[in-house]
Amino acid sequence: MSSETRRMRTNILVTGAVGQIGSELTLALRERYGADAVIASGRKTPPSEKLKASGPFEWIDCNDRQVIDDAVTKYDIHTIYHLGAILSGVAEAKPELAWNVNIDGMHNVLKVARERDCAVFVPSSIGAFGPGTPLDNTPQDTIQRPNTMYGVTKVAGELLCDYYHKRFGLDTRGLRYPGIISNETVPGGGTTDYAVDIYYQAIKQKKYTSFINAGTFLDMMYMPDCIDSAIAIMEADPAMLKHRNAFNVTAMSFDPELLAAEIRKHIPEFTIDYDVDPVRQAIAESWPNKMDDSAARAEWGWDPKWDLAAMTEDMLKVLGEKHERGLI
Ligand code: AKB
Repeated sequence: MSSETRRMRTNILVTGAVGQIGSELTLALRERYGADAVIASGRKTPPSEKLKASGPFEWIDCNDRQVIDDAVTKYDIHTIYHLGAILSGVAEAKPELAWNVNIDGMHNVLKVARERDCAVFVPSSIGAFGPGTPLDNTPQDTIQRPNTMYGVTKVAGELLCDYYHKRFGLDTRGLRYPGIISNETVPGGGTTDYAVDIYYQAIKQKKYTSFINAGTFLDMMYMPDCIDSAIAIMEADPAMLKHRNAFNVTAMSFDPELLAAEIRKHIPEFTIDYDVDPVRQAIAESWPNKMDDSAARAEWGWDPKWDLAAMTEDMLKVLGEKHERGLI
């Protein structure tokens, strides 16, 4: 990436560090900035042994502003990666919880960041789009009228982060993530989770029943690109950023049939069938088929490395090894 222009200010606090993105981002940040410079935190899920052994960990519920402030003061934090959030499927089942965590929790982080002068990364999502949005080559700046609680919190989050930047000069930055695929920590309660589950089931059972229907195209990204993008946007030269919250970023777009066909190149007997979840299917249909991420490419050098073929080969290799060792 071309964003090596600015080293991120350390120390760094990661909220939601035990989640799918947080668990791997924390390790990558520790490798880059030093183990003690990166404070992992979680709300209730215990950290893995790997995460615990790699550096400091704090229990932080972002709905408690004082606890965030205590950690920021104790560790002299300069940058917060705020990853603690409720995903789309769970948000539809528990809308009040989603608002509390995704909005009130995030607002607490922004308030502390303003008082303590921290830069803040807040991920947005393809979920920030909805009916009325052009679904093909979805522009960076376009209609955002989502009809899910997850989407409402994501749009509000983007706007709130922009507000804090414009009004208070806070260094807020964010990305609209697509479905993230990884082989470490499984995601919980998202609409794009099928694209992770399918690899685990391909290895374990050579078949998969998808809750998202054939023909439903969504943007996706492999975890290494997700990690690189989170670091690159925070290291980017602020003078280059016309947008801040949040950039479209994508690495590939596929539907369950295309993904199954790619898996069959490695496991020829693999089969897919469908038991569609109407709630998550409706969510998926309101999201882009494929976003236009040219603003991210132009403003801070976004350039994903992993496509569907390379990701599938790697996912099946890593999960196959884990299966042989009895780990999955
Ligand atoms: C979800 O499916 O809820 C997330 C997302 C795309 O934001 N993975």
